[in-house]
Amino acid sequence: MSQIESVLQENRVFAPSEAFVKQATVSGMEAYQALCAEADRDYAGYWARLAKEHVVWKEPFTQSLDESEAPFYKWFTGGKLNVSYNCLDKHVEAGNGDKVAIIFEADGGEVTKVTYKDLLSRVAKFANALKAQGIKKGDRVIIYLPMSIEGVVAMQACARIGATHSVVFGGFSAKSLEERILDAGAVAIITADEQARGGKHIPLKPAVDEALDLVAGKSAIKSVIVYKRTGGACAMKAGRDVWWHDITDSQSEVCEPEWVDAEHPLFLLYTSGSTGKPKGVQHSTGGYLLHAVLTTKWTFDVKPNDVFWCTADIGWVTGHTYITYGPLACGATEIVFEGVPTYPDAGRFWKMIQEHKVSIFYTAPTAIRSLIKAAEANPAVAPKSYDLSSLRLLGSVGEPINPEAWMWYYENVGGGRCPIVDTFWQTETGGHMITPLPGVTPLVPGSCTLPFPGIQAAIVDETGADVEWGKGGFLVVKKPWPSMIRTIWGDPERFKKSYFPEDLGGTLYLAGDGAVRDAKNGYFTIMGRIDDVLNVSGHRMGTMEIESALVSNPLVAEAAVVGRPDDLTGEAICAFVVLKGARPNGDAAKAVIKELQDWVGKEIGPIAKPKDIRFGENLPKTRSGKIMRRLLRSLAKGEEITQDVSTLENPAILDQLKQAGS
Ligand code: 6R9
Repeated sequence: MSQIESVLQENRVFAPSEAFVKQATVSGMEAYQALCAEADRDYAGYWARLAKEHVVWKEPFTQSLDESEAPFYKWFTGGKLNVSYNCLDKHVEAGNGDKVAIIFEADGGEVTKVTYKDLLSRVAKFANALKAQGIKKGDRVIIYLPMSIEGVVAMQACARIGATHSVVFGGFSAKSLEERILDAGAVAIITADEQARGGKHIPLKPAVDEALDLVAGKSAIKSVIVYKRTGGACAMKAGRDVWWHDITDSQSEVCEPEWVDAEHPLFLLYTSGSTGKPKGVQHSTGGYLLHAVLTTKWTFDVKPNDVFWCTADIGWVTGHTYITYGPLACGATEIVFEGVPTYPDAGRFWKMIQEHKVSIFYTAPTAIRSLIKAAEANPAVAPKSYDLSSLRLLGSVGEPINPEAWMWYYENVGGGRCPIVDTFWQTETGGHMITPLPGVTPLVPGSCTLPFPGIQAAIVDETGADVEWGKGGFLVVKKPWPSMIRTIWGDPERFKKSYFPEDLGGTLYLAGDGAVRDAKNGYFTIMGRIDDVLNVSGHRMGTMEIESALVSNPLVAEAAVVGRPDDLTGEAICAFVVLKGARPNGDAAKAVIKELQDWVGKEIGPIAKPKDIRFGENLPKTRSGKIMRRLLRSLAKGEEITQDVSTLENPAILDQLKQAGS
């Protein structure tokens, strides 16, 4: 709450400099308002105009927006295109083949540069290799790779042949992989022997082997393609596993793109919701690409001479839109980095910005907060020890950025001259939804400011009615937009229920976040999730997923998971656990905590490990048997319980659960 209050009291305003405004793609508030007015006047016509101007179509579309099966909206009906053509061939054909597309910096600091011509040739060869493996248009392919040029190549190659990729973050476990392989009905997995992180080699392929053992007899997987990243030990199963280089090196550099319908599913990306089962968010080809391009041009103001760096992993949506697709579709030069921000030391980001002359830098508040701490402890790794004068624009994504971190980023990294675009969006939205435009919007630390032109964001109450500025409510989007989620893979009912709930009238897209608009200027401030989803270091985690993982441990009878504020990670995971045996104390408790943390790490992935685990003989429940999560949240925060606990079946349990680490 203190953060929201401090944003509400925030009165520092940073208007864009005249120099920035002058050169910006969208320049000045009048230009922004004109775009918004155009969308208001003729919504479908506005997006159709942009889709014609910013995307190359093999066959033109005949209808902009088809609402006949709402909320299953269709965009750009009749149009045919290929995303990889738009990201690669287009630039080579225009004579820009020798421009550097990707500057890759490995964990150990080795740098590899790939031009657009090289990248096209690598993508075409790998696309031919995929086809030779029998993978075809419409097949689902799981990508489980570390940050690498190959990761981008694999995604682009799938797009080239019309296969739908589903990238699984390399930090997810075999169990998470298993779930996604089955749900997506995938036919192939692209992975690597090991990944390199912070100077260590971490095996990746064994998780694939384990997942495939778990799905034996149930999955459609025919091949596993393994990129040799480190050359470490890697068991290969004959008849199933093949090396990337073995199937690719002799392929032709020419691969005709598969021209697909605008609505063809480009990718599925699994994300957490409020039940235990992750949702396969399905994205389209045409509408998704349009928004990736537009936001890269308008929010990031990307120009031919820029060096763009988004620090996300390709396992998250940010890596999809702002590494694999947006910057390449705009013909930019971009950085891809492997490793962690703190190795070889916490100056890595600043050193990379200095060395590669990065001009646009996009990262997450959690990274900023940890680098502030590191800089305070050791001035040698502080931004001021590096030459960051190449920077002209900064961005933030993934969670609310607290005004203190915003100011530090603005002054220490941006030297007080770079606008910060605090971009609010989600896996489901495909690209930025509410964000400043750097040559337009006066910035207020902690606010994502105003909707992207054409996006009809609003705040409503529990009946779907607009609330007045200054009052909090549910963040919604009133009209469909081109890059929106099309459905939840295999579960259209859940799609409707989760995003277009009847309580709100059934036509508003419910983002799942609470928000408030400033009473004076209408700026949006995001107040966090309204559902059982936590945001830990910018990663979305469902409390139910973690609870399911905990109760699958033989020691555990029952578990409830809540979030509590954390200075570094935004939110921290706090689990209340009832064991089947006696409630442990002291060292015995510590040992069980460690065992359960490791268990969750193995079930879901290390990012899901609860930071706190408390044991009780029971959980606080109402007489109807509902766990009182509100109370657990107060306990997790260490707050005094002021709520009415008279409806609790077992009030005495609160004293037990108050004891942290017990
Ligand atoms: C892109 C991405 C989405 C959730 C979203 C919200 C939070 C993202 C934010 C932000 C405040 C921002 N979120 N950006 N909150 N300000 N600029 O992060 O997608 O992983 O699906 O998470 O993240 O809570 O609902 P995803």
